[in-house]
Parts: sequence; structure tokens; C-alpha cells
Amino acid sequence: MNGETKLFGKSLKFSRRTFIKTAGSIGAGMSFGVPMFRSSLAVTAPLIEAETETYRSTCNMECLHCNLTAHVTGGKLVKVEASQDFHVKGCLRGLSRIQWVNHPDRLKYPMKRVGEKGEGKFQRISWDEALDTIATKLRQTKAELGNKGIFLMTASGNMSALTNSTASAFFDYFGGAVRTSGSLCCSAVTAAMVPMLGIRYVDTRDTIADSKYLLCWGNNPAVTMQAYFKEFAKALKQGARMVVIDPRFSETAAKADEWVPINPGTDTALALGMLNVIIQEKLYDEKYLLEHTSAPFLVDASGDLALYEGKKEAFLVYDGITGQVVPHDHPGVKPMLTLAGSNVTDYKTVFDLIASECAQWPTAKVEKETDVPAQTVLRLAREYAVAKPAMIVQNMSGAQRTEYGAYVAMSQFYLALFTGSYGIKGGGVLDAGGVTQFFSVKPPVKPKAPTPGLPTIPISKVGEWIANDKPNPIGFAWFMTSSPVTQNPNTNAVKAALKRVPFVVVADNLMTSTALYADMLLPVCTVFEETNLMAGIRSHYVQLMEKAVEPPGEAKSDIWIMTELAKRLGFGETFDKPIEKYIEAVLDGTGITLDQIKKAPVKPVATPYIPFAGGKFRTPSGKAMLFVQDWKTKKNLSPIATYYRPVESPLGSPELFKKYPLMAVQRKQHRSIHSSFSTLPYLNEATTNRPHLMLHPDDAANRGIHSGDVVIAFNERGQHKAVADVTSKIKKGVVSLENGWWEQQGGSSSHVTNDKPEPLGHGQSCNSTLIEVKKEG
Ligand SMILES: Nc1nc2c(c(=O)[nH]1)N[C@H]1C(S)=C(S)[C@@H](COP(=O)(O)OP(=O)(O)OC[C@H]3O[C@@H](n4cnc5c(=O)[nH]c(N)nc54)[C@H](O)[C@@H]3O)O[C@H]1N2
Ligand SMILES: Nc1nc2c(c(=O)[nH]1)N[C@H]1C(S)=C(S)[C@@H](COP(=O)(O)OP(=O)(O)OC[C@H]3O[C@@H](n4cnc5c(=O)[nH]c(N)nc54)[C@H](O)[C@@H]3O)O[C@H]1N2
Ligand code: SF4
Ligand SMILES: [Mo]
Repeated sequence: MNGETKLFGKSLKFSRRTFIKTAGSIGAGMSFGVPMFRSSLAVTAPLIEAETETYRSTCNMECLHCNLTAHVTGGKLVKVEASQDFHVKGCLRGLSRIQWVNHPDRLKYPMKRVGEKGEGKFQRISWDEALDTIATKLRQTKAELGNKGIFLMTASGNMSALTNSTASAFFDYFGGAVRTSGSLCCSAVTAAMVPMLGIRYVDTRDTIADSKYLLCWGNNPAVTMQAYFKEFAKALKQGARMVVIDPRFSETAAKADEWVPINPGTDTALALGMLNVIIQEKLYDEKYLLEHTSAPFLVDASGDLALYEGKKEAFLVYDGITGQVVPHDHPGVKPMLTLAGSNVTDYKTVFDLIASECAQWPTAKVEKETDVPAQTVLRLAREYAVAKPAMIVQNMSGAQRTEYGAYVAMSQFYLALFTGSYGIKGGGVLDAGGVTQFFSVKPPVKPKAPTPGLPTIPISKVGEWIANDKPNPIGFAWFMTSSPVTQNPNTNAVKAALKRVPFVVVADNLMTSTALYADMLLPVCTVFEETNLMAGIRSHYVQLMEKAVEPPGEAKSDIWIMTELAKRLGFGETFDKPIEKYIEAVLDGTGITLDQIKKAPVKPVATPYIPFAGGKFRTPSGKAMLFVQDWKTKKNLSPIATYYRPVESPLGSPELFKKYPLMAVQRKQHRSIHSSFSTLPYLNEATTNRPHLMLHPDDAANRGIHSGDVVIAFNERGQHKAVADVTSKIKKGVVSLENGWWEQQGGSSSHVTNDKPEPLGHGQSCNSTLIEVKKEG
């Protein structure tokens, strides 16, 4: 336990403690487990007067990383509240963390499997036995299969700057592991945004309230950006118009001026149709396109971006003054936006290429594909282009978790760029975003290159590939900060994979659905039980995560676990250092110090932050790239936004559609962040503790289904049981399934989801899923 002392012995030293005489807060803590959520929160009468210490941390899974304050009495966490001085206020999930930390079912000791995988039968063992066994298995696997026989999956359970990166470093020092490519979340956005704008996780959240037109596109910020929804509310109060494009009448639609129902997976067709109107009616910003985008760049007869003497970044344009083809940065050049109508035949401009793609999408054809009325397409296009400023709310949308999601994101960026909406308050595209857009943070541990040539597995195919020894057998797998049994698509394939791998380690803090499949289960800390740092992609603030209480039993931090294993494997000195050193390593060069964040969270730039101000993008040319050459060269896909119909859709697979005639789309819930929080009593009492499914009355009537019936959603991949909610708040032919339910709570909707990787970002396409629904029994 030396590592622990060294790592955490000093942590309390820099914990800023305030002592308040309080008793009201104790009520909530002591009432933990009391079934009535309302009454338990309402217990505020002083019981005993005790000394309370406060500590600050952040809500660290894949949400907004609100700052939270922990109240500790006698070494016990008695209350969690939204930090008073923070710019957004945490929600009920954040406050419910008290029930996560104090959960009676917390994993407290390392355990080894004694029953069948999935049965959840484990036996307590010592840390020494657990770590010795793991070290032995790692060595054995490496000897037998090489590092390509070792698999590591980390995800969004703890997005601190230290946790996942320390684990990655540990495996790299051991020679490397097979990792996943893409993310379950939003790699379609990444695939489009990085080549187009030069950077991912750049957001416009500081100026939402300044917007006159909020286009929530496949996005439900009333639930999924809850802490920032006050900004949307402000905009609405100031007269902004809000439009929601969603197959479902979402919680955001309920607050909006207009709901535009759409066929799932067809959003690119709608965006191209809107852009067609904008181009035809000359509603685009020509000056902006010429100065700040690749619109005037030339494309040659073979459809490639033309380059001066073939040199990288030496893009060519057609000079309107001299009539010559010259490099785009040639002094005094006046590039032509379009060559249409000219006698130049060797080249087209990127603008021309996009215009002819859009011309394929007259409003009537858009209506046929998307089911959005032609008149609505026309009006949306005009409204969006004319309203200034207008913001597209993309934020890792459901619309991009589809088979060709990168084109959805790309076409949304087109709309913003064509209308010159970036760089102004209230404009642009609202992505997720954090401090990494202001500066780059360093890794906590000095990087070491893994063995070259290790394969990756597309994250959607973790189940199928590993179950089938693809690309090679995996002998050892480590899962942390992730719950693939509920979150990866195609649950049955994931379970088969977990059964296939001879030795599976799961590090978590509760007996999750994934933990049931572990060979070795390691109990880890939650927020408030370890010192850590948040400097990531979801909050504009750098936040110190203070340790407030001791973890239960023998639970440890992931960093402690990696350190102890590193010691056993001969590279302990790289990891074995006080946690402050890890934090300082990450902050090195950012200008922000540990001392500063001990006082309060720090935002590195002034508010409001307006990304891409002055039309300066982070691409090598400084321009927004509307044409992505690599997509053509490396993937044989269109380099400009193009609508590809999802294969798993009514028109994409007519035969499959006969068997499974409903499109299933996913939705996030108030009661959880994915599978995190899902079992906490406060949330189950305040919302629901059973999976539900939304079904249109016509679809329900055909099947004899009524609201409240227990129904089964199914397809070839599996089935998901839920309570039917028969409602016209969903498009006919579409079913809305909930994200985040555990197997122990009735089962995850991922049993049915499409596990086809999105081709450009390798993300998942869970919203391109065909199912049938029937009554149980
Ligand atoms: N409360 C809560 N908040 C969260 C999360 C959570 O689990 N719970 N998760 C966080 C994370 S990691 C993410 S990625 C974000 C996601 O944030 P969102 O994208 O807003 O979340 P979703 O509920 O997945 O999808 C939003 C909407 O997309 C619709 N949709 C599905 N398919 C399509 C389609 O093809 N086209 C269109 N136009 N709409 C479609 C769904 O009906 C749904 O209402 O939320 C974050 N915030
Ligand atoms: N069916 C369906 N599937 C989906 C989605 C959907 O809408 N529908 N949405 C997708 C999206 S957008 C996302 S981002 C993913 C998210 O999927 P995941 O990243 O897997 O997120 P969670 O379900 O929150 O699981 C995180 C796990 O990490 C654990 N954990 C928390 N803190 C720590 C820690 O400090 N250390 C360790 N070792 N573990 C910790 C939690 O207890 C939890 O079990 O899900 C995707 N999957
Ligand atoms: S769940 Fe999200 S909105 Fe709620 S407190 Fe945590 S980070 Fe904030
Ligand atoms: Mo996500």
C-alpha cells in the first residue's frame, strides 16, 4: 500500500477546507436510502450540529463537468451541491452523486470470478493476489500472443486528465495494446470537423443567448446540455426562434417554436436541399466564402484538389483579374467563386462542385427522402440564412450517430460557412467543447511509443471482432471507464466477446452489467475519493478534483492500480509519484498552476469566447476546407457533403424492412448519463426505474399495443424489453428507445442497435437500426 501513501498521502494537504457549522445538510446524507426522493431532499431540520468540511470536484463523466461541492462530516460525505460560484449549476444527477459514493453496493474489494461469466459470482481476494495474477496474465499473454493479444478499452466514465491517459501510458510501457478506433459518441463530427476546421471540440456555448435563431438539429439540449439550457431559455426570452429537427417531439421541441419531424438518417439530404435554396437564391455570403473558405479552390478534371506544382497546401484559384490559374495566396489575387458560365473547362471551383451536388436536391426530392414538406425545406433555408445570428446546435447529435454521420456534420458546417455565421456572437455551430480549444494539455506520464503495427478494432465491432478472433485472438482484456455490455452496439456480440477472452479485467465502482463478465473485478474510487484534474473537452474551466472522503473498503484509484502493476512489471518508477506531479505535468505550459486551481476553477480565456473569430480556422491554410481530399483518396468516398442513404433503413434494405418495419432511434435520458447514475434511488424515484419505448399510435394499433404494455423490440441482433408509451410525439414508423439501462434493470437498448462502423469516423450508427415491436408473451 506504499503507492497509495505516496500518491495520496499529500493530497489532503492541498485540499482547500472550509469549516462551517451546519446541520441542515446532514439531513440529506442521513436520509440516504429513504425511498421518497422528495421527502429525503426536504429533510433539512437540524439533527446534530457538526463540523462540516467542504471540498470541490467536478462531475466527471461524459456531460458538462459542472463543479460540485462536497460537504463532509466526520469523514462521511453528507451532501453534494452545485458549487455556488460556478457559471452553471449541476443537476439532480450531480447532486445524486452522494448516493453513488455512499452506495451500499459499491465494489469494495478485488474479486475473482468463481461462477460462469455473466453470472456475477465472485470471491474476495487481496490486492496482492489480484495484482500478482494480473501481472502474470499480462506476461503470459505477451509471451504467447504478443502485445496484439492484449486489449484495452477506456471510454467516458471518468474524463479527467489523468485517468484514461495513465492507463494508456501503462499499457504503452508494457509494449502496447490493441485499442479501439473511433468513439461510440461523435467520431463522425471529429471526422468532418478536424479536416474542415482544423480542430475538434470548439464550441459556441458562450453566446447561445445572443442567437436569434437556434436550429437544434438531431439534438436535445433540454436534456443533454441541461446545465446550459438556461442560455437557450435566455435567447428565447429575447425573441430568438428555436426549431428542432428530430423524428421525435423531444423535450427541446416542447420548448421550441417549431418541430420538424424527419426520417432518421436523412439529415444530409435536408441540409443539401436547404443549401440548394441558399445557393439558388444567392443568400450565401460571397465575401466570407472567398476570404475564409476553400470555396474558390480549383478541382481538376479527375475530381482532385488542384495543387501548384503538386505541393501540399498550394491550392490553386482562378484569378478574376488576370484570368490566370494561380496559387490562392498569390499577392493581389481576386479568386473567382464560380467558373460556371465561363469558358474554363479544365477546372471547377469547390463552390461549383458543391452547388451541383446541392442541385440534386430540389425541395420536392428532399421531401420524398426526408418526409419534411418541400415548403418547410424552403422556409427553413430562408429563415436560417436570413436570421442573423443563427446557430446550429450540433453537440454530438443523434443525427450523426448514423451510418454516414460524418456527412451530416459536414453539411451542417456548410450551412454555417456559406452564411458566414462563424466568428460572430450567437452564430456558428455548437459543438461540445472544453479547455483543449484554448491550449493543449500535456500527458501526465511521459509518452512511450507502443510496439509499432498494433491493430485497432472499430469501437462498434468490439463485440463481433473479438468474439471471432478478428483481427487476431485476444488473450487479455482490460475495461475501465466504460460499460460495453450496455453501451456498445450489439450487446449479444459484446457478451460473446467477453466470454471469448480468457482473462477479462473490469475496473469499476459498482457491479455494472459489464462487471458481471469479469474474470477479475477491481474496485475503484468515485469522484470525491481521489485527487484528480479536469482539463478536458466538455468544460471551459480547469478544475481541481479534490479528495473529500476515503473510498469504501479497499477501493483504489485507477492510477494507484496502474502504479502497483507497473512496479510488478519493472517500470514502477515512471508512475510512482505524488499526484501533484501528474497534475503539474498536465498543466505544464498552459500558464495555469496548481495553486490557482486550488482556489477555484479557472477559465483560461475571457468570456464570451467566440471561436474562429476573424474567419481564422485552425487548418494549415487557415481557411475552412469544404472539400476533404483524403476522403476521396483514402476511403473512396465523396470529398464533399453527399447524401448516402443508410443501408439499414426502409429504402436502403427493402427486404430487411419487410421483416423489421420500424426505425429505432436512441435517446438520452434525464435519469442517467449513459449507464452512469442509472441505479441511483434519487433518480429512479424522480423519473422512472423501467425502460420505456415511444411508438406512434398507428404503429401501436397495428400490433395491438397500448400504453403501459410490456413490449419487445427485436431484430436479428437481439431484443430489448420496455414499457410502451403510445404517443403521437414520434413520427409514424419510428420508435424511440432509451439509452443507459443496465442488464440488471431489464436490459439495454443496445441489444438491437446497428454495429456497422460509420465509414469516415469509425463511430457507431445506432440510429440506423431497423426493428419490429411485439407485445410480450
Ligand atoms: N441527460 C443526459 N445528458 C447527456 C448524456 C446522457 O446520457 N444523459 N450524454 C451526453 C453525451 S455523451 C452526448 S453524445 C450528448 C448527446 O446529445 P444528443 O445528441 O442531444 O442526445 P440524443 O438523445 O442521443 O439525441 C438527440 C435526438 O436525436 C434524435 N435523433 C435520432 N436519430 C436522428 C436522426 O437520424 N436525425 C435527427 N434529426 N434526429 C435524430 C433523437 O430522437 C433524440 O431526440 O448528450 C450528452 N448529455
Ligand atoms: N444504445 C445506445 N448506446 C449508446 C448511446 C445511445 O444513445 N444508445 N450513446 C453512446 C454515446 S454518445 C456514448 S458517449 C457512450 C458512453 O458509453 P460509456 O463511455 O461506456 O459510458 P457509461 O455508460 O457512462 O459507462 C462508464 C463506466 O465507467 C465507470 N466509471 C466511472 N468513473 C470511473 C473511474 O474513475 N474509473 C473507472 N475505472 N471506471 C469509472 C462507470 O461506473 C460506468 O460503469 O455510449 C454510447 N452508446
Ligand atoms: S450530470 Fe451533467 S449537468 Fe448534471 S451535474 Fe453532472 S455534469 Fe452537470
Ligand atoms: Mo456521447
